[in-house]
Amino acid sequence: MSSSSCNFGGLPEEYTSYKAAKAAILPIPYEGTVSYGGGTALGPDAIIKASMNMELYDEELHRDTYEIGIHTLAAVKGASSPSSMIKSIRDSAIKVLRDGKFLVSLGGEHSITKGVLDAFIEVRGNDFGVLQLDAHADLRDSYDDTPHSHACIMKRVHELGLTYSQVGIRSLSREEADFISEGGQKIYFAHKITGKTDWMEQVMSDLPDKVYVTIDIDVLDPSIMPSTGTPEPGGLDWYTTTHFLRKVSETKEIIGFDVVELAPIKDLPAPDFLTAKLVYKLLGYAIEA
Ligand SMILES: [Mn+2]
Repeated sequence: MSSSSCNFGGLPEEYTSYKAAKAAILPIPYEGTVSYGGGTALGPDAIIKASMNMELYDEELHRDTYEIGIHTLAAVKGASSPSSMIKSIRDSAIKVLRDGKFLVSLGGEHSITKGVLDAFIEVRGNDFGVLQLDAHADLRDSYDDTPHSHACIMKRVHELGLTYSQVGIRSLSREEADFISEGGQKIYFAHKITGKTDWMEQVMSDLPDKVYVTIDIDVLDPSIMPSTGTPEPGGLDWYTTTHFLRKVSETKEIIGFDVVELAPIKDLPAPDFLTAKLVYKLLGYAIEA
């Protein structure tokens, strides 16, 4: 494969030009505030590398999703502090959104979502909701002395005033649980949704018509997704996750998404492939041909 095809999907040039592409992939290899296992900075490269060996025909959608055109952008460079990093992410994302691209951001740690959401609000206003798939509630005010920690991202979303819904949660502090029950937030704990499907319709009714999706890869069960810094038992399986996301795409307009917290394990390629395929699947669901 030539170096010119080193992009998401390993696509030939005719499908990767920025001008023609409907979708743009933004790698954000940032891990400034990781609390336990590191390695999420290597996530975007591992996802892109795995995607280059992925089958591009989607048998579920009967579609060659890549024909929408997928451009892989240069990675957002590291910055001196968490707040300046969020500003750089915001600036990169604003340009892509102003150019009318469907933005897919690849973390990196979950704190990157704040920069991306700042960009969405700047460019298109705040008439959208946020759907979070995650093992963790991420509703702490601050963590390790910074409000920009990955453990606080949904508190930042809360402060942005956006409607949000949390799915697959199975790890949170008492303070976060109290915050949820006091505020009446929409949360779908893993132990309550496992083996059921009725919750999917409820999630749809919680959210406005336009939805931004943020997927912390640790929402998946560690048996299929061990490659993440803070794994939690009892996660979602592949078909529950993809079936749910397809329903979301059929009911809502997905305006963009991110996939974060992949921390690749050397010589264990399956989780990297899973993540690449999840990104590709959701692109296929979200973007009309
Ligand atoms: Mn998480």
